[in-house]
Amino acid sequence: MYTLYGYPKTRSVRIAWALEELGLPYNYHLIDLKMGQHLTDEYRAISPAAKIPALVTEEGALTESAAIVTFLAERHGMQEFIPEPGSFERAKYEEMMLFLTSELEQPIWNLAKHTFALPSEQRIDRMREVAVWEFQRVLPVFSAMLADNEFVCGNMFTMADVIAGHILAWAKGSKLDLTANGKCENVAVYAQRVLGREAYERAWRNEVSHMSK
Ligand SMILES: N[C@@H](CCC(=O)N[C@@H](CS)C(=O)NCC(=O)O)C(=O)O
Repeated sequence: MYTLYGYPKTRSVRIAWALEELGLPYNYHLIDLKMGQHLTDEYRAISPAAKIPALVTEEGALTESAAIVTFLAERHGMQEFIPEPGSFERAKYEEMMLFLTSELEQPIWNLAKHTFALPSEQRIDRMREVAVWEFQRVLPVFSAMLADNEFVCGNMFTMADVIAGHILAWAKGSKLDLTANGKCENVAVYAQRVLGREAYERAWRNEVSHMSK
């Protein structure tokens, strides 16, 4: 059985969400970021960068959330959740995953880093304004890519929607406007659609329940 190393309100919910979509049972191991549990030698043996999430499989540990959800879909959901390797649709899926993690996510991550995630002496106030500006610049690009499709890869829900959905939930939680002043209504509607999935709700509820154990 898989073991997910995670912490509520972090990227580990992406993996929990993917596992829930696939109907796979998993162990959940809470790594308390606030207590510095990710910085131990024991955890670094699983995640050399000391980051969350990590998924331990029978063959070894995996890190990087986009790679993990892709692996899970390929192994357990090939008829659903991911286009076939070698297809044009798969190329578009990979393109979307890279766009999401290298373009759409970065301004939100920068905002978080310069608000609380970096050590206080490394935070730069002006970086928060730059991050908001960058988010407003990239959102219309995502909006155009999404167009009037139901999901980011067309009409099929894929693991790219897990990543996109989490990024948009994170943006909303960071008080960023998902409509870019009404110019990107399709993004807000899409976010509501994917974040309304039961598997997402089960995933974050499960993570939160481990905090009180
Ligand atoms: N690209 C990585 C990013 C992982 C990451 O930065 N995780 C954050 C939590 S969401 C973390 O572990 N932060 C602790 C730290 O940076 O010390 C992924 O998508 O898995």
